[in-house]
Amino acid sequence: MKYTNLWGLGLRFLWITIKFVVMKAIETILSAFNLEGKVESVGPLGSGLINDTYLVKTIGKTPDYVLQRINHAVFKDVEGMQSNIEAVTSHIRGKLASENVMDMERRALRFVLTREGGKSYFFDGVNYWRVSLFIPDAETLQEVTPVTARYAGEAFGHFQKMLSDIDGELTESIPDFHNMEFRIRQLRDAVEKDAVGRLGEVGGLLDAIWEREESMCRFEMLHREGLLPKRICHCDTKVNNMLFDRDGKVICVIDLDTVMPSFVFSDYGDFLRTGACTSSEDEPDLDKVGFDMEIFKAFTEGYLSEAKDFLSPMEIELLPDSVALFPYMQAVRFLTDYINGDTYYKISYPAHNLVRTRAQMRLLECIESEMETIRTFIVDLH
Ligand code: GN1
Ligand code: MG
Repeated sequence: MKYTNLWGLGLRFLWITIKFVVMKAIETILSAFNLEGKVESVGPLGSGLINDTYLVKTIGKTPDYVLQRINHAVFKDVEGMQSNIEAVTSHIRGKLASENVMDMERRALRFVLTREGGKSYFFDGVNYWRVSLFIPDAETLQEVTPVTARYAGEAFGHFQKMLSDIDGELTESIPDFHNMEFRIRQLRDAVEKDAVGRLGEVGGLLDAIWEREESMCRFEMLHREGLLPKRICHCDTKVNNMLFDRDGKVICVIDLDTVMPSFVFSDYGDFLRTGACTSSEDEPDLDKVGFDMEIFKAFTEGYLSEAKDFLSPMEIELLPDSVALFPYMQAVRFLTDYINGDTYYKISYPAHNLVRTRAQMRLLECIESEMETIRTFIVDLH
């Protein structure tokens, strides 16, 4: 046998062994949960930047499941996060029942409890895991149309409305998650340390960020003055955190890790950041990055049709500014991670966080150039 063939054979053997070991480890984790049926296969699912997600298929008619390894470095209080999620999903179930919704199991996530202790997560000594029921015949969209944007707006408005009377305090599963002053402080710290010597490459971006700092941080000031409330929000309303049915209607909102008290803008503004962007959030060709006003209008109409009942006049007045806030905040977060040496977001190549930052800043500029139209549209609408 040729030397190269032996190499090839050796690599194949190694790959099969790794797969086998990983599969065995995953089977052990799954056996901690009260699952129905026998596991047929486990494969990667979704494109989240934080947790690892797998689809667990079972043989025959028993349900399939979603297994997630929770990123414990990001979500330090797993107990608090899971208790938020349980409070929110059971509150939503109650609301849907009172609205006589038929397909309840598809409309709110259901977590599988552990065999021992009946908990919604399992700690294997190193990692935290959780399992939820997989919702079949549903898809995530990477792109939206004005029609799906309207449905998405209604869905997030409805989500906030359903949670507007939840009892008891929810914890901040990531403290200061959407606090702009805090994100700026993190950027300043990163710049001061310049841990991996990348500062030389980012000067222009930093100037553009400092220029806008004061106006972007005023939401926090208004909150301290008692003029802007926090409500229960989803806080990660990327397009791919929603399940749609075959008709393009929203089935439910997923990825509930960041559900916590925040400004309503967290859901309104962050959806538009990805949903109304004409490119992906890491598009290297900045000419492709734009803000789609038709999607903006459709999403805003949908959102306000549900949310106008509970929003304060101040919240409505600031909606246009929140459209700009989220690309800005995301640029600050990506750039901080780039300067720190990519310790937070998963990356696919060394300059990935820098490319992401540039795309967010371009999106912000596009939004700023449409700001008067954005303002007029919202004023006219309500
Ligand atoms: C992260 O996990 P994923 O990909 O849904 C991040 C969001 C960012 C987003 C940027 C816990 O969300 O805040 O907006 O990446 N989630 C966390 O793509 O930091
Ligand atoms: Mg996600």
